[in-house]
Amino acid sequence: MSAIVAATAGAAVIAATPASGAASTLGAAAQQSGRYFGTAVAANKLGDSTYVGILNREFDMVTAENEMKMDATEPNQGQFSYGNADRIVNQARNQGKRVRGHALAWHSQQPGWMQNMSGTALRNAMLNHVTQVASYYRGKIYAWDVVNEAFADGSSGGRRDSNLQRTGNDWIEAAFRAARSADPGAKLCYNDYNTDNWSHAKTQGVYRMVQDFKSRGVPIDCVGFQAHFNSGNPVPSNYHTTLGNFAALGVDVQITELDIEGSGSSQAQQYQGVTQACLSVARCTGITVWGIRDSDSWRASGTPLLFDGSGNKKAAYNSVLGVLNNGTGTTTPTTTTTTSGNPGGGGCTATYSEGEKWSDRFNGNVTVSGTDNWVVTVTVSSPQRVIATWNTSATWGSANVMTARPNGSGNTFGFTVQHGGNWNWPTVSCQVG
Ligand code: 9MR
Repeated sequence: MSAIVAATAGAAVIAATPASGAASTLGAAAQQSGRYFGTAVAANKLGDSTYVGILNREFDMVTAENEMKMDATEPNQGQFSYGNADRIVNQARNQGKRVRGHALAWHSQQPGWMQNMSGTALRNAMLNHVTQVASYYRGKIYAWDVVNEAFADGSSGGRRDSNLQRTGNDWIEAAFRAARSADPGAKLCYNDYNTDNWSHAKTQGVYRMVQDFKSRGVPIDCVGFQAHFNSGNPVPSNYHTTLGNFAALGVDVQITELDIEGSGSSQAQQYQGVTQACLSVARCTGITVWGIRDSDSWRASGTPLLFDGSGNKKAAYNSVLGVLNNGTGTTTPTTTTTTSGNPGGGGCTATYSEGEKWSDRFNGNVTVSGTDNWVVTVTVSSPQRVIATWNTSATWGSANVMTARPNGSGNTFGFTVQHGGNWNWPTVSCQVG
């Protein structure tokens, strides 16, 4: 189980019914903060009315799951084929949705003729492919995955060996330059998997490449994080750090192929954590899930998506919608606890209210009633940490538990929590001292 799951374990998952005034679909909820919520679409499912019904209702961004890959769009060298890709692009655009283009250059899903090429011939064929496909769709694509999955797994932090890589280390920047010339209005992304955890060598390798591209003026606008998670590759607790650090290089970040194997509240909490991580980074511009129903997934047996095989919303759907709607993804908060303790009768009440929020921290306020002689226990959940207090005298029982007493400033005090991506409200309880 990932740290982020542990951090939210025990917390109630967002209520199924959005509060009044809240948006009732993923796309509309994401738009409230200027973001999008997308899905991968397969052309051969566009005749399925349940599928299309959910697609049209919920999502405002579309990625072709396979139809824009190199083998689909250039099956024979110099002969381009856009039929299935066009069906997806036209369906999306007719419904007012935007399109992510996936993917112009990749070591995988190459047409047979390309797999056997090398050297200058392959480099030129790749560049021609990028130019032709990006030109054909010029003006219709929000963001292109210009290069997909070019880094090696494991501890090297270097490039993946492939026929494209063997044409020279500059093949990636050459692809980006060709894409920029062909479709100057599209955002150009580098897209990869296993780059979610900030401490992984692969993440660091991609980071260094983006940093280098930015410093040398190679045209790159965004980095896509595929985000295929399961128990062996869990949602990292430092996800917001990864997204934030890439964004600080001057690129947008996008979660491009999200799916999380599992079920029930555990899956819902992990989806919640990923959504919160995106919302905590201003330049995280949107999230795309890799399919609609579990049965549509490339790994259907892992039930990794937001709708079940019948098209019903899962707990994970409700948690994502809730986070998108309230901006912070707070679970149903525990605000107030009253405890007795006064031998003379009566007790006291401590009420928590939210203060300012930042990407890395938030403020909370506690107001006490019933006594001037209070002892309030504030409990935060890992990895949260209280880093400042005011209008109280505080001591710590453990890193997570703070005991607050009056310091002569009245019966309202405050504190700052460094949240580490966990936006859950602290719990407070009051005893008469
Ligand atoms: O979901 C896609 C599946 O239908 C294809 O068979 C497979 C091979 O092209 O690609 C899957 O999508 C992949 C995506 O294009 C790139 N990142 C990993 C995705 C899951 O394998």
